[in-house]
Amino acid sequence: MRFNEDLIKWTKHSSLIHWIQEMVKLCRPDQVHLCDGSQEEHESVCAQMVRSGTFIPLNEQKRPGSFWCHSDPNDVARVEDATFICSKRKEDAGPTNNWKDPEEMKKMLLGLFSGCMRGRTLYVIPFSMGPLGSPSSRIGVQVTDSPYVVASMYIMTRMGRSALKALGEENFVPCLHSVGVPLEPGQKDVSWPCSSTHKYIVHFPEERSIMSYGSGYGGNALLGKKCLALRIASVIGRDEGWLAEHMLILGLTSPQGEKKYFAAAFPSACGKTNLAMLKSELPGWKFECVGDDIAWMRFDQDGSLRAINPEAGFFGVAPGTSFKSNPNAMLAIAKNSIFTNVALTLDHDVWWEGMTDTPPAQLTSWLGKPWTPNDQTKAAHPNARFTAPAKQCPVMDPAWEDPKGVPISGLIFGGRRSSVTPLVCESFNWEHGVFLGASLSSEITAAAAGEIGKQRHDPFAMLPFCGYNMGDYFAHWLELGKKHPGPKLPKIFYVNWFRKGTDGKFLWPGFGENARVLKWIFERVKGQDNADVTPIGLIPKKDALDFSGLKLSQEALQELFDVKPEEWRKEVEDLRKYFSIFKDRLPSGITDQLSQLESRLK
Ligand code: O2Y
Ligand code: MN
Repeated sequence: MRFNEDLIKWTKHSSLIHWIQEMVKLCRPDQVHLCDGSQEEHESVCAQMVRSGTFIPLNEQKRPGSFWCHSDPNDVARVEDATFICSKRKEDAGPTNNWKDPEEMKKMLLGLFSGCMRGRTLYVIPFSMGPLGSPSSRIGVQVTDSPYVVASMYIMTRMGRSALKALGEENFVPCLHSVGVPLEPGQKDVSWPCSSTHKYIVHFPEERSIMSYGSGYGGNALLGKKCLALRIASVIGRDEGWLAEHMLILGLTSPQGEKKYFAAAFPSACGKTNLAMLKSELPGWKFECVGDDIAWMRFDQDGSLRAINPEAGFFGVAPGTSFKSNPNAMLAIAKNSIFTNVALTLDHDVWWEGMTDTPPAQLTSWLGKPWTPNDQTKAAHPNARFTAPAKQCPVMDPAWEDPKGVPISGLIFGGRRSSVTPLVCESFNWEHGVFLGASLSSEITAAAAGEIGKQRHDPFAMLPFCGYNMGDYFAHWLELGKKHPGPKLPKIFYVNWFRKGTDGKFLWPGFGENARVLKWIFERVKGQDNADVTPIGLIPKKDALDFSGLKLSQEALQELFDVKPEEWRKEVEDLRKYFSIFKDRLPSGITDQLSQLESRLK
C-alpha cells in the first residue's frame, strides 16, 4: 500500500513504523490514512461524514463549523463492565477492576481484530496528551476505523504531524481501536457502526498499550482521554512519582489580585465542567479554567505541585448546560463543535433538556425521530455530549498551556451526597486528606452504566479510571505527601453541593454560588484562622463563609454543616467494610485514619 512511502517520510521511528504495518496486516482495511492534523484534513473528514450520513451540518449562521450526530442506542456511554485492566497478576489490577490474563485477552482480541476493518479506512492518529513538547506530555498513536474518532481527536488532543515530531524516537502508547463492523463488498454502511455483540476496552499496564473494540462512543473510543490520560497514565505516574487524576484545574483570583490554583475531583457528571469554568456570583472574585476533567500533577524542585491539563478540548455533558448554569461552556460551543445524542432543531441548531425552560415545538430527538414536547421521552440522551476546543472558552487561564503546569495550592474532593457530608470541610493534614479522597462516594449518574441514583464508593473519583490496584494507589498518594512535606504541600478539602433538607430539596443553590465555598478554601490555603474543629475535619467558623446577598435560612445553614455522630458512625462501619476489599494492599495510613475518625466520634 502507498501509505508505506508516506510513513517513512513522516517518521524514522522504526518500532512505530513496524507497529502500524502490523496493525494494517491484522485489520485488513481497504485504505490507510495517516492523519496530518491539519484544518483541511478535519474539514474533509467531517465532509465525508456528512456524505455518509453520520454528520448533519449545523446552521452556519448559528453554529459555524459544527455538526450533529446520533449514536446507535446501544452505544451511548462508557461501558465499565467491558473495561479491563490486563496486568500479568490479577492482584495488580485489584478488586475494583475487571481483569483477564493478558495473553488470553490478546489472543481473543486478535481474533476479533483480524480483518475487522475490511471495507473501511484505517486512520493513524499520532496525538499528544499535554502541550506539544512539554516534558510532562505523553504521545499516543491511535489506529482507528472511525472517522468520528478522527474528528473528535482533532478537537480533544494536539494531533497529527506535530505530535509525531514531538515524539521523535521516544516511546509512544499504542492504541488500537475498531468499531468492529467490517463491510462486505457492496454492503451499505450504517450511520453509527458499532458491534452489537462484542465490546472490549482493554488496557495492558505493563506494556502500556490499549485495545478497544466494538464501541464508537466517547471514553470507549477516544483513547487519549480515559484510557491513556487516566488508566495508563496512572500506572506511569505511580512508576515515575507523579499523579494522573480525574480532576478539573481552575485558577481563582481575589479582588486584591492574588491568584491561586486548585484541582478538584468529582465523580462523572457531578458538575465538574460547570465548576471548571465558573461564573462567579461573588463580586471581584475571578475564576479561570485550566482543564475540566483530567490533571497530571508532579512536584517540582521547589516542592510545588504543578498541574497540566493533558487535553485540548471539552467532552462535556450537554443536558443541564445553559446560559444560566454555565454561560462559558455555552460560548465555548458556539462554533467548531460536535454534538452527539442531543436533539436537532428545525433550523439545524441543537437543543437539550435544561438548555431553555421550554423546549422548541418540534425537534428531531437523539434517536433521529420527530419529537414534540408532548412526548414522554427525553429529546436528548442524558449522556449526550458536546465536543469543543478549549481555546474557544472565554475564561481559559492564560497559563492553561504552560508546559511547566500551574502551581496547585489546594486539592478538593466532592461527591453527590444527599445526606451526611457537609457543604465543605478541610482535612487535618495530608494523610487525613488522602483518607477523605479514599472515602469518596457518590450517587450514580448517567455517564456510566449502572443503577442511576444508587450510592457507590468512588475513591478519588477514580473508580473507573485507576489502572492498577486501588490500595497501591492510596499508598502512592500517602507516599507523595511524605516525600514532599512543607508549606507548599497542598491543603485538602471535601465539598458536597448536593445535600438535601428534610423536605427532600437541595439545601445549597450550587452553580455560581459555589464561588463562596471556593473563597473560604482560598482563605484557608492563605492561612486565615476561620475554621472550627469537628470530629470529621475543619469546617467554616460561624460567619466565615460569605453569604452576602444570598437568601438562605438559618435552618438550611445549620443543616448544611450538621455533623451527626450517629450517621458518621454508620459511615465508619460502611467504610471499614468497603476498605476490607483491598485486603493486604490497603495501606496502614488509611486504617489509622479510619480508627482515628472512629475515636473522635465517641
Ligand atoms: O460516556 C462517555 O464516554 C463519556 S464519559 C466522560 C466524558 C468526559 C468527561 N468525563 C467523563 C466521565 O465519565 O468521567
Ligand atoms: Mn470525567
